[in-house]
Amino acid sequence: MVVAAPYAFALEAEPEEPIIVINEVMVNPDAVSDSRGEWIELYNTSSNPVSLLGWTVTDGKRDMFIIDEDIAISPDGYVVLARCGDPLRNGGVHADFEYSGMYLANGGDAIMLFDKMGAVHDALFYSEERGFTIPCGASLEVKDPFKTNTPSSQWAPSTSVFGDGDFCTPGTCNSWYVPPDPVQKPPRGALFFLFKKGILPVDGFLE
Ligand SMILES: [Ca+2]
Ligand SMILES: [Ca+2]
Ligand SMILES: [Ca+2]
Repeated sequence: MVVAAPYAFALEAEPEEPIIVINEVMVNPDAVSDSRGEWIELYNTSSNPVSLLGWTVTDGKRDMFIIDEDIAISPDGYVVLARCGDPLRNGGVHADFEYSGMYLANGGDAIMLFDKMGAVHDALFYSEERGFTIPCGASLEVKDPFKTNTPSSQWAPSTSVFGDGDFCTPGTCNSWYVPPDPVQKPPRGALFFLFKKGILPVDGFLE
């Protein structure tokens, strides 16, 4: 097809898609009651800020709330949506948004995130049947937000003690996440040595 080249250019010119992931959930707090201590952490994996105004969180059944405040989630940033927004009552969590009408069942439940256009953006279905171990007094954390968070193997109880004593990392990097090392480039002198030895081709040295 003759449109191949312009189409490829258009793809490259598209702005990067924002990807907001369900990154951590406090399903069964121990330091405070569930009615005060449940929360959901979102993480922005993209390099663009995203407004969450008009986004919906639901379990697909009767639980649902809409984010009706203009909350921005910055690149590489976190937003905490909490059932109780008072850190003196919710275990010490500083929430960005307080919701009602959403309950996280301790045995298993669903959390679906819809964007303002009504498109499903991310979803978590946790239950023991699906291989999840839902701890008491610890959140469930995604191990790597840049990989799919669907399988239970991508989730683990937090190992960081927080606030009133439960294990969790609300609003910060998960305890399980180890960022990849930045790409290491050998120093210029080492490249010249390899070039002189004939190990590195001219193309590689001039790169
Ligand atoms: Ca529910
Ligand atoms: Ca619960
Ligand atoms: Ca976290």
